Amino acid sequence: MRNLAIDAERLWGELMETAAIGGTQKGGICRLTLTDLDREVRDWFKAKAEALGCRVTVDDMGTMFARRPGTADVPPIAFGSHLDTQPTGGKFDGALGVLAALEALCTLHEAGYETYAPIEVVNWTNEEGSRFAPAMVGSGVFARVFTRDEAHAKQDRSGVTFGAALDAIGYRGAEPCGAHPLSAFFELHIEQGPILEAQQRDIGVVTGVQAMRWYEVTITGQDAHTGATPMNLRKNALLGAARVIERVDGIGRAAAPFGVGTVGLIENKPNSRNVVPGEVFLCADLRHPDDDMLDTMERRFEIAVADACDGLGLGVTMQKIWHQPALRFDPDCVASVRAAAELSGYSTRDMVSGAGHDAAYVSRVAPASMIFVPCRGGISHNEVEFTSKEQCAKGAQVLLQAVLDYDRKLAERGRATKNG
Ligand code: HGY
Ligand code: MN
Ligand code: MN
Repeated sequence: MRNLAIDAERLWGELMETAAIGGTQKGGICRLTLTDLDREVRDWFKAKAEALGCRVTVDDMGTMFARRPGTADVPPIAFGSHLDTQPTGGKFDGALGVLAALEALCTLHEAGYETYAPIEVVNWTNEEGSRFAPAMVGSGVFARVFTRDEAHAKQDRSGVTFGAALDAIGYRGAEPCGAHPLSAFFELHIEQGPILEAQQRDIGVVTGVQAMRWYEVTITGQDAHTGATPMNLRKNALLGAARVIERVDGIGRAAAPFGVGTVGLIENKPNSRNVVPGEVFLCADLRHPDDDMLDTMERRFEIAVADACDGLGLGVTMQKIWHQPALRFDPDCVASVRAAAELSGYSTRDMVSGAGHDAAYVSRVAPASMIFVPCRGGISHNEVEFTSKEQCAKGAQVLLQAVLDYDRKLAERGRATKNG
C-alpha cells in the first residue's frame, strides 16, 4: 500500500485535456451543467473509466458512477466531485476531484491491487448551481434533501427545465437517484480560499462545511423616462437593489471574521440607457460556520430589504431557495485523510470549508470527508484559478491512500463480524 503512487504527469495531462472542453480565452473553463460541453466531458469520463474495466452507471439526475469491483460484496467506497463549472470557472474546481479519483483508480488497476470494497468514481450533476439553482442539486437529491421531480422542474434563466436539459444531452439514467448505497465518500478539492497557501501547508484536512443560504429577491418600481421624470416621482428598482447590495455586504462584514454576504446575480429590466428601471431580480448568498449567527444575518437581511424598498416606494418579493446547515464530517473518514497525509509525509491543517461541496450532502447518507489542496492567491470561480502539478499530485496521493486506509478498516470490521 505504501509504495502505491499516483502518476502526476498523467493526472496533469488529463486535467489539461479536459480543461480544453469549454476552455476560454483567459485560460479558464465555461462548461455549464447539462450543456453540450458537459455532455462532451461526460462522454470523455465514461470512455476513460470503461477503458479501465469499470462499469459505468448513471442515475436519473445524471450523476455518473464508475465502479471497480472489490473482493467483498459491500457498498463501494466512492470518491469524486463534479465536472460542471461556473461561467468563468477555473481548470481545477471540481475537475481535480473527479480526475484525481480516476487517476487513483487507474493506479490500483495498473498495480492489480485488490480492494476489499468496490471502489467507485463519481461525477455529481450540477454542483455549481450556476445554471440551475440551488447548488449541489445532484448530491442533494441523492441525499433526499430535494425530490427528483422538484429538481427536474428547476428552470434556468431562459426557462429551460433541468429535466429537459438532462434529456437533451442524453444523460437521464435509469437508476433512481439515491438508490445507490455507499460505504463512504471522499472528495478532493482545491481550497478556493487563501489559508493553505498563506500557511504553506500541503493538505487541508476538512472537518466540516459552513452553513449557507440563497435568497431570490424581485424588486418592482415603475419604468419611466430618465429625462422627463422628476427625481421625486421615480420608483427606481435599481436604486433599491443598489441599497440592498450595499446592506448585504455590510451584513457579511458585521459578522466578521467568518461571516460573508454577497449579491452575485442581478438582472435589471428593461436595462435601457434612458429608462428608469422598473424591475430588478437578484440573488443573495449569506454564509457563516454557525447556524445561529446565520439566523441573525438572515433577519438583518430581511430588515434591510424591507427598509431599502419601503423608503423608495418599491414593491418586493423574497424567497429563500437554499438552506444548507453547517455540518461536521465523519471522524473515521477524517482520520483516514489525516493518516494518508502523514503516510505521504505532507504538512496539514484542519479546516472548515467556506464553499459548498457534494460531500456536504453525501455526508447525510454515508460517512464522508474532504481533502483540500492550496490554490494560488486563494482565487477560484475565476479563469485564473491555479494549483500546481505538484499540489494536484499531493492531493491525489492523499486521496488514494485515504481510500485504501478506509478500505482496510472496512475489511477489518468485515472479518471481525465474520468471526463473530
Ligand atoms: O456555492 C458553492 O459554494 C459551490 O461552489 N457550489
Ligand atoms: Mn466545486
Ligand atoms: Mn465551484
